[in-house]
Amino acid sequence: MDRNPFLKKRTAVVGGALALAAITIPSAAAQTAETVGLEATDYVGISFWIATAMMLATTVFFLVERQNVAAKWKTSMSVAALVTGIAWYHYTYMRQHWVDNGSSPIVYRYIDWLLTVPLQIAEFYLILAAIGVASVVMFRNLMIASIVMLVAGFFGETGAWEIFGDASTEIWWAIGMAGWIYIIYEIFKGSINDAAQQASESVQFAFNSMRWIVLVGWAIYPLGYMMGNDMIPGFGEGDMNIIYNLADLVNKTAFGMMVWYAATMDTKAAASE
Ligand SMILES: *C/C=C(C)/C=C/C=C(C)/C=C/C1=C(C)CCCC1(C)C
Repeated sequence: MDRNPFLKKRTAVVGGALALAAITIPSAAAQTAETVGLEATDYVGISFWIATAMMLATTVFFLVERQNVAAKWKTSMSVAALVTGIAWYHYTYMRQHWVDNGSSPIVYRYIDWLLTVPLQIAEFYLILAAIGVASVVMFRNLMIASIVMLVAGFFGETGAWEIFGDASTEIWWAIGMAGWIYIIYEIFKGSINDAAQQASESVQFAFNSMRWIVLVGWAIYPLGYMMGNDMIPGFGEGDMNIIYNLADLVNKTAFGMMVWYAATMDTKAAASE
């Protein structure tokens, strides 16, 4: 038997956090030097800056907090940290792209979404597995729907594949909407809802907050797309980027916070039993 497995684990986690800090601090310093060009009135640039810092902070927070929750929540906490960690990495580039060019970092943005959205679907699966209703078929369908949604958005925003001629922006948007609506239907429909009623209070909390994030938090994205792609008069690329940055904060940071809150609640409840 291990003489002190707890101490060992704690050392590993703290070591990981330190390694992350060691990678981060020099590159953050280098970026500060490059971005002296951020102007006081560049609100879009400022929103990129805030999002970058928040993504890094929450990543470290989730990794450190992971050691304080019950074993069954640890994977969920890791996934939450992966989502914000991948986003932090891309934000350092997106921020720079905006400050240097004043244009949308569309490609970085979509690469980030293509990695982080499936991870969030995996997070959903983990919670559904906890209430015993996760099925591989459903997981696969949600995955496919999310990829259809994102690939359609990419073609619509970049104009990389204008098969619908002049209406390409709108039709790709509509295809993206169909993917999202399918996801909403899957996670709100009856059988899952019934099963969720049987789950513990904390699992129900995690499940419900995730559903509302997908319904309300995700709705911000198609709105941003419309603003930045001439579908709503009077708005432009800058507005779209502020909206996307805000949406990422809600959907990645707050999403992880919900998981952390549920995990902490559940761990405390189990300890007092
Ligand atoms: C962390 C990043 C997340 C959660 C990104 C989510 C992105 C969406 C929900 C995007 C949705 C879109 C539509 C529903 C239609 C138009 C195209 C998109 C891709 C902007």
